[in-house]
Amino acid sequence: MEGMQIGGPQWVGLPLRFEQTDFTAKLEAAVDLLASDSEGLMRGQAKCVEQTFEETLEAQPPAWGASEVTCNKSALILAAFCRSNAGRCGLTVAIGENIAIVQRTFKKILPAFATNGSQFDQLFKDGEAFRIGKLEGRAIHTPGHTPACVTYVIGDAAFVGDTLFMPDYGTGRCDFPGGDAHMLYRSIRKLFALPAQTRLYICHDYQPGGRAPLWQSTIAEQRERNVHVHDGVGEEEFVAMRNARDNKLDMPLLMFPAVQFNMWAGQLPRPEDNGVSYLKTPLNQL
Ligand SMILES: N[C@@H](CCC(=O)N[C@@H](CS)C(=O)NCC(=O)O)C(=O)O
Ligand SMILES: [Fe+2]
Repeated sequence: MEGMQIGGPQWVGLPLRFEQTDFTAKLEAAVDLLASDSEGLMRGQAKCVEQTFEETLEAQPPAWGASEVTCNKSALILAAFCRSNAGRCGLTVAIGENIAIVQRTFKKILPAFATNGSQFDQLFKDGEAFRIGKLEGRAIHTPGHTPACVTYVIGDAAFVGDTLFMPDYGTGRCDFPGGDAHMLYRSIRKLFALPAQTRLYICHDYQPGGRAPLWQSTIAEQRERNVHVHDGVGEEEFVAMRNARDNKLDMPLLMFPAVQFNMWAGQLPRPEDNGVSYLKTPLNQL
C-alpha cells in the first residue's frame, strides 16, 4: 500500500493504494468548512471517490465505503455528501459502537439527537471484521482520546485516529468529555502488540518545530521513540504527563460546531420548525 499527500492550502487528502488488490480507497479527506468554496471542494472530492469506485469496484461493490476513525468532522461531512443523492456514491458510513457513549455525553449540553448511533449505517464492535471490496479489515476499539475512538487494521496498515501522533509529537489529549488517560494508555499498549513493522497512518500532524508534515510511522518506531509513551513508560507516568499537559490546553475553537456535525454523521442538524438547521453554542459549559 502506498500513501501520498495531496491538497491545496486549505486541506490535505490521503489517497491510499492497496497493491495486493486492485482497489484504491480514499480513506481520509478533509474539507475546510470555512473556505468560500467548500461545496466545490466537497463535490471535487466526492467525484474522485465515485470514480475510484467505478474504476476498481465494478465487479464487487464495497461492503463499507467510508469509515470514520475518531468522529472527524471533515471526513464525516464528505462521507455524508458522498452517500447523498448529490454525491451518488452510495457510501456506507461506519463508526465504533461507543459513539453512543459520546452522544449520551453531549446530549446533556447540545440540542436533541438520537443517542443510539442510528445516524450511522454500521456500528463496529471491538474486533469486528469488515470488508471494503476485496480488502478485509478489522476495527479495534482504542478509547481514551474519546470513548468512541477506533483503529482500523487492514493488512499491515493501521489507521490509528488520535491515539498516537508522530513519535516526535506524542499522543492524543484526554480531556475532551469522556476522555481518559488511563484508557488511552491501555489502548496504546493494545496497538503496541501489533507486529513491529505495522505501518501506522496518523491523523493530525502538528509539525513540531515547524518540520514538514508527516503521516506515516510504524509500531517499532513508536515503541522506540514516541516522546510520551515509548516502551518503558508506565501507566502512572503517562497519565501524570498527559493530565498535566491537558490542563494547559485550550478547548479547540470549533469544538461545538464539529461535535454537532459528528452527532449527525456529517449531515446538517435536524431542521427546526422553520425548516432551518442551526449550530448552537453553549455559553456556560466546558
Ligand atoms: N489548537 C487546536 C487544538 C488541537 C487539539 O486539541 N488537538 C487534539 C486532537 S483533536 C489533540 O489530541 N492534541 C494533542 C496535544 O496537543 O497534546 C485547535 O484549536 O484546533
Ligand atoms: Fe481528535
